[in-house]
Amino acid sequence: MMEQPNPRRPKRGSYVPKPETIALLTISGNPINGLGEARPRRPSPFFWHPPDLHPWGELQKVARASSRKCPGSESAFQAAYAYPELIPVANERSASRAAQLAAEAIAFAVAHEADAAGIAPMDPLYVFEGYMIDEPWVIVLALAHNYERLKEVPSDETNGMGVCDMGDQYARGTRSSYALANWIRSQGYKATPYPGPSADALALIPPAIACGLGELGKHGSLINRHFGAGVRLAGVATDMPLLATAPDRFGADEFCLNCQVCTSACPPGAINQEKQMVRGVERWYVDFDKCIPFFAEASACGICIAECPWTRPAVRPKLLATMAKRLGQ
Ligand code: B12
Ligand code: SF4
Ligand code: SF4
Repeated sequence: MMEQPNPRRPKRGSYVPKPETIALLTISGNPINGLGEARPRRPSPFFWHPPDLHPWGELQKVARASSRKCPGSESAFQAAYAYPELIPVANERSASRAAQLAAEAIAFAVAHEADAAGIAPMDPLYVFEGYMIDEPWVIVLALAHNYERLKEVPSDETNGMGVCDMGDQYARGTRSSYALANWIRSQGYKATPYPGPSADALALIPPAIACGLGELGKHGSLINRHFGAGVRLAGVATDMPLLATAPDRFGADEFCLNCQVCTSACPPGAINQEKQMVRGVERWYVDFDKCIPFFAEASACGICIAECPWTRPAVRPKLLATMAKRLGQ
C-alpha cells in the first residue's frame, strides 16, 4: 500500500519562519558554535542550557511550549525529568580490576534499559565551557527509538507520536543512567549521570563516537549500526577504573558523501552538503540559524533522524552489507 505523505512536513524551500520566531533569533549560533575556527576548543553553552547562559533563552521557551502542546508529550517529558535519588558512594571499593568492572558496567547498563553502551576516557573537549567534570571516564548509553512512532515526526496538536517517543526515550535514559550511577556508587566509586533532555555539562555525541556507538552523519546526529540515527544518548561520568571500548566504523561517513535524503527532507534546508571546519575538526555541520526556527515551531522536528535510511529497520541490514563490501570488511 502507498504511504500517504506526512501532512505536517512542509517541502524543502516552502517553509517560511514566523516573524515572531525570527525576532527571537537575535544572534547567529554558528560563530558561537565555532564554525570556521581551526583551533580545537570546548563547546560553548548553546541551547538547552539554563536560559540566562546563552542568547536564545526566549526561543528555547517557545520550542519547549511547542513540543508540550502535543497530545501525551507533557507526561512523557515529566518522566524524562523525574531524576531518581543518587545513593552515597560506598566506603569500601570493589576489588575487581578495570576489565572486569568495564564488562560489569556495560552488562548492568544493558540490563537496565540501555540498548547499547560504550566507554571512553573523558576529554576536556567534551565538556561545555563554564562547566567542570573531574571524573576520568565516561560511559555512554544508547536508547533506541521506536521507528513506527519516530517516523510520524514532526508532531503537533493532532499527532504527538514522534515527540512522545522522544520523551519516552529520554525517560529511559534518565532511569538507565541513574541506575548505572547508583550501581557504580555501590561499588565505592564516584558517578554522575548526564541523561538529558537538558544539555548539562557533557556534549554527548563526541564521546559516543569515541566509544564505538556510531559515526557522525551529515545530519549532525550519531548513526548507530543497530539503530541508525534513531537513538537518544545519555552519559555517566565516573572515577571507576575502566577500559575504553573501540570506535566502530561501518561506512556511514562514506555513505553520506553520496546521499542527500536528510538534506532534501529538512524543510529549512539547514543541513550542509559539504563538511565544514568546526572548532579544529573538519566534519558534517548543521546550520543552527536555519534549523532552530523550524525546530522551535514544529515540536522538536526530528525529520532528519527519522528519514535517514540507516534509521529504517528494513533498509539498515542492506546498507551494512553494501558498506562492509565497499570498505573491504
Ligand atoms: C543543543 C542541542 C540541540 C540544538 C542544536 C543542535 C546542534 N546541531 O548543535 C537544537 C535544538 C537545534 C537540536 C536539535 C536536534 N537535536 Co539536539 N541536542 C542538543 C544538545 C543538548 C547539545 C548539543 C550542542 O550543544 N551542540 C552545540 C555544538 C556542540 O554543536 P556542534 O559543534 O555542531 O556539534 C554537534 C555535532 O557535530 C557533534 N560534535 C560535537 N563535537 C564534535 C567533535 C567531533 C570530532 C565530532 C565527529 C562530532 C562532534 O555533536 C554536536 C551535536 O549536535 C545535545 C545533548 C548533549 N548534551 O550533547 C542534543 C542532541 C545532540 N540532540 C539530539 C537530537 C536527536 C536532535 C534532533 C534530531 C531533534 C530531536 N527532535 O530529537 C535535532 C537535530 C538537529 C541537527 N540536525 O543537529 C540527540 C542526538 C542523538 C544522536 N543520534 O546523535 C542529542 C545527543 C540528545 C540526546 N540526549 O540524545 N539539538
Ligand atoms: S540521510 Fe543520508 S546523508 Fe543524511 S545522515 Fe543519513 S545517510 Fe547521511
Ligand atoms: S531537526 Fe533541524 S536539521 Fe533536522 S530536519 Fe528538522 S530543521 Fe532540519
